[in-house]
Amino acid sequence: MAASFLPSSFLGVFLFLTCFVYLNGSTSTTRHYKFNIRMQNVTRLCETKSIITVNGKFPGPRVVAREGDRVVIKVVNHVSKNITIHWHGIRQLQSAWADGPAYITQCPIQPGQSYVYNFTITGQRGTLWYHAHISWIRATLYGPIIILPKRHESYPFVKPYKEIPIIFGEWWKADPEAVINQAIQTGAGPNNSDTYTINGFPGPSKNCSANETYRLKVKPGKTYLLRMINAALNDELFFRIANHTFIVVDTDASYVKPFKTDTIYIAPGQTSNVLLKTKNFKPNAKYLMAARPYSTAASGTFDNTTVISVLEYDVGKTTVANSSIKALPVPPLPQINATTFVANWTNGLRSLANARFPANVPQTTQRRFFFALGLGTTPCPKNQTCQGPTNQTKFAAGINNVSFTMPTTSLLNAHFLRQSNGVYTTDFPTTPLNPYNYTGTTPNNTMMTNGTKVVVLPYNTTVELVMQGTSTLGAENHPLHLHGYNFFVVGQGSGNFNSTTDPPNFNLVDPVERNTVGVPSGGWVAIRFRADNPGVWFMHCHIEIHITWGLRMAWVVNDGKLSNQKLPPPPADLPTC
Ligand SMILES: *[C@@H]1O[C@H](CO)[C@@H](O)[C@H](O)[C@H]1NC(C)=O
Ligand SMILES: *[C@@H]1O[C@H](CO)[C@@H](O)[C@H](O)[C@H]1NC(C)=O
Ligand SMILES: *[C@@H]1O[C@H](CO)[C@@H](O)[C@H](O)[C@H]1NC(C)=O
Ligand SMILES: *[C@@H]1O[C@H](CO)[C@@H](O)[C@H](O)[C@H]1NC(C)=O
Ligand SMILES: *[C@@H]1O[C@H](CO)[C@@H](O)[C@H](O)[C@H]1NC(C)=O
Ligand SMILES: *[C@@H]1O[C@H](CO)[C@@H](O)[C@H](O)[C@H]1NC(C)=O
Ligand SMILES: *[C@@H]1O[C@H](CO)[C@@H](O)[C@H](O)[C@H]1NC(C)=O
Ligand SMILES: *[C@@H]1O[C@H](CO)[C@@H](O)[C@H](O)[C@H]1NC(C)=O
Ligand SMILES: *[C@@H]1O[C@H](CO)[C@@H](O)[C@H](O)[C@H]1NC(C)=O
Ligand SMILES: *[C@@H]1O[C@H](CO)[C@@H](O)[C@H](O)[C@H]1NC(C)=O
Ligand SMILES: *[C@@H]1O[C@H](CO)[C@@H](O)[C@H](O)[C@H]1NC(C)=O
Ligand SMILES: *[C@@H]1O[C@H](CO)[C@@H](O)[C@H](O)[C@H]1NC(C)=O
Ligand SMILES: [Cu+2]
Repeated sequence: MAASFLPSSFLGVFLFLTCFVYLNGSTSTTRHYKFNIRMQNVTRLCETKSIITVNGKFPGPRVVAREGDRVVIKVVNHVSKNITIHWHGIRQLQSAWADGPAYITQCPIQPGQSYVYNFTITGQRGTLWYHAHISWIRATLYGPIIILPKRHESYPFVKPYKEIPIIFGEWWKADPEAVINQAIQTGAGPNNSDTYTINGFPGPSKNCSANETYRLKVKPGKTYLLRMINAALNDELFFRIANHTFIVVDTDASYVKPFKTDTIYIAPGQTSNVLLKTKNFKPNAKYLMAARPYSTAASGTFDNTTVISVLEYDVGKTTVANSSIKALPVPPLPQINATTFVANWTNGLRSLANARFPANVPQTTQRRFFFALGLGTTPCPKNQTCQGPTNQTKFAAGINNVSFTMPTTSLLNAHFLRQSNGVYTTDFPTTPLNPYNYTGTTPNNTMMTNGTKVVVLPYNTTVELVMQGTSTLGAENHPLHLHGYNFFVVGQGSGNFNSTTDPPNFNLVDPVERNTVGVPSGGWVAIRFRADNPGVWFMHCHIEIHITWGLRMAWVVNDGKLSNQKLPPPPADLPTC
């Protein structure tokens, strides 16, 4: 036992025990947290609402650890809804039981129950996050995971003066569970959110004088590290600070070559560390920080509002009035549908790929997959009235025309017990059964089939996966998230993927390493990874309504031969269904 070596303000009060373990001369620490899932009244948009939180906090408390540490988090469910928590981006090497997606790696933590998530952070440093992974509970249940470099190790960039989480969220005045339940019932799109938030705050309110603006107080001439997280449910965002520029130094807890930009593009599920060098502006100077969506969806089908917060130079206790915030200029952002801008921006990201932080890109691959993903329809149940895209249909979404049906028990448990019969089938189509012009006009038949289908991979398989966005019912960007792995983004392009002319242009040297990648609207992306983590790993679009509609599947990665290549047995307190 020893006192923490991290600044106490960083650790917060939720870290109640810290232990050191000495291994081969290096130290690793176990960090214990307790998450009480509780209802909490909060006021936003001038209305008080009871929301599901961690320890009464919104956004939730910070989890802080160093690379190499073990993190043990006891989650106690005090609310009337089922809960699970996913540690988004954590590799969960041989700890699939702690990954968190409901009915994939665990049954829910039911009201009154608890479960201990227990995992190590291996080979990752930067910012990740946690969020509920059941229904739409994550609308209010999310928070940052801050992974510092190992003790005595430094950042591969200038030491920041301060580190600040910047978390984007999405807020409904209504209960988000009511919003999604209504959408499921009618088959139509969900009601749009009422505002975006930055660190939980929507900005100066239009309708009341409430103090609902996040303020970032800075000193001139310093370097700040902004730890950015897009926790919004359904929207990719552009972010900008008036009169300032950024240097992106990491994405999804992997370092990138310093990338200078005045605008950040960030998809739901993605994280990024960004340096902000403040200028020698005079005291009390104020600049707006603004975020609003990137979307190619039809006008009216997404929240098209702008969230505002304020960068304040060296101010004391004075608070700027709503009216004076509103008078400041909003920084110009790219057009809502700026697909070319997004393609160019994401093309600029490159792994650091140096001797200390190499990019271990699989140079050859054993299995290749082609996934066409997008929206579609399913029939309306006979006794129901549906308001989907066409008469008497419901919206659906899927991969290779399969809309994934959630099982009613944990896939990982079924896999571990070798009792997949009746739970899942292993016939997920590795290429579309009926190829078509994916970026052409909407095909006549938009119907999808349903099923709980998976792909099985032997341990250590090298995988190449091309994901093709389709224009069925409109072309949209789909930020695909893979659990349990990072992957390398070896290529991307617009239009249809060409299996002859595109692969020779793949970047196998310094591609960006991520856990969530935007499949371009009307385009494709190619990723590679090595299946070296046994378990069942969810892969899904991180736009919550698309996951609800079925844009999801799972990879079953079998055990290897050695004892350190096997999925361990489940913890004793694993919830049951
Ligand atoms: C929230 O506010 C309502 C109405 O004022 C009150 O009845 C309820 O007890 C409060 N809930 C919590 C968790 O504080
Ligand atoms: C966490 O897992 C490690 C490794 O399996 C184990 O030694 C430890 O006892 C676990 N801690 C808790 C609190 O379950
Ligand atoms: C307004 O909120 C900010 C936090 O965002 C806080 O620093 C400030 O003190 C608040 N001002 C008032 C008047 O409540
Ligand atoms: C901020 O940018 C605006 C627009 O580009 C410019 O007019 C203004 O002079 C700048 N302000 C400062 C303090 O640099
Ligand atoms: C979004 O809102 C702006 C006004 O803030 C409007 O000009 C624009 O047309 C809207 N775009 C879409 C796609 O809804
Ligand atoms: C983007 O939106 C603008 C205005 O809303 C429209 O004129 C333009 O055609 C759109 N561009 C694309 C590529 O859809
Ligand atoms: C494309 O991105 C590069 C940086 O990667 C930038 O220098 C250039 O200005 C961008 N071009 C456009 C048209 O946005
Ligand atoms: C429709 O029928 C199913 C079973 O046939 C039933 O479970 C469901 O409640 C019915 N829904 C409505 C809206 O009547
Ligand atoms: C929609 O479907 C219903 C029942 O199948 C049918 O009666 C109605 O005419 C259809 N409406 C349109 C506009 O096709
Ligand atoms: C697919 O459709 C697009 C848009 O209509 C068109 O530009 C393209 O040439 C088509 N591709 C093929 C292979 O037919
Ligand atoms: C789709 O429908 C249109 C109009 O009904 C028809 O002309 C076309 O041949 C159909 N295409 C296919 C591939 O069935
Ligand atoms: C909670 O999960 C259990 C196990 O899957 C399920 O039986 C129950 O219906 C769920 N309860 C709610 C309120 O969804
Ligand atoms: Cu999507």
